[in-house]
Amino acid sequence: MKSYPSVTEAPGKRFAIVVARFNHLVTARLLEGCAAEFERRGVAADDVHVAWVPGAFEIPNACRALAETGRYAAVVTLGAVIRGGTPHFDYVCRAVTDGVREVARDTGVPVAFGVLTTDDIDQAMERVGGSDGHKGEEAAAVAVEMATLLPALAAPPS
Ligand code: INI
Repeated sequence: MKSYPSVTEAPGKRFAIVVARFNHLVTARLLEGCAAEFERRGVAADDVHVAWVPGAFEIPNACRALAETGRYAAVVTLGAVIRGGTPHFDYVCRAVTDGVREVARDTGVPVAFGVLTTDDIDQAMERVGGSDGHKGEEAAAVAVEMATLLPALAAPPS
């Protein structure tokens, strides 16, 4: 059996992060963890480019524009959609998940999904360095892994 290489560092590669301003308390922490994880994985700070958007609904458009530039090995999407008393939550969740998936499918650029969809703010805070890990860090790790794996799949494993 032969395996494609699983790489955990990506020095020299460039990444984009799209982060939503809505629920800024949460998304700022997502961004902080994501940037720190890129640094731990050898990515230069100048090679991490951040685009803020108003809310999660706007993430797919910015993600597509960045992916289509061809400048980035992967794009990370960060946001926090928190359930309120109306169906708005479901519409925003659907739009952002479908939209991001379509960008990855249409462009072939790896997109890491770091958009939290939670019932309340406490659940969200648990996922930005609390009892449930850090989804911003995880998204950066996914971006690094997929950014190195996808190009490697072009040739058979040695
Ligand atoms: N955007 C979010 O990122 N999170 C939310 O929880 C949220 N809620 O609950 O409404 C939210 N709404 C704004 C939306 O993403 C758009 O920015 C807005 O509808 C303008 O297009």
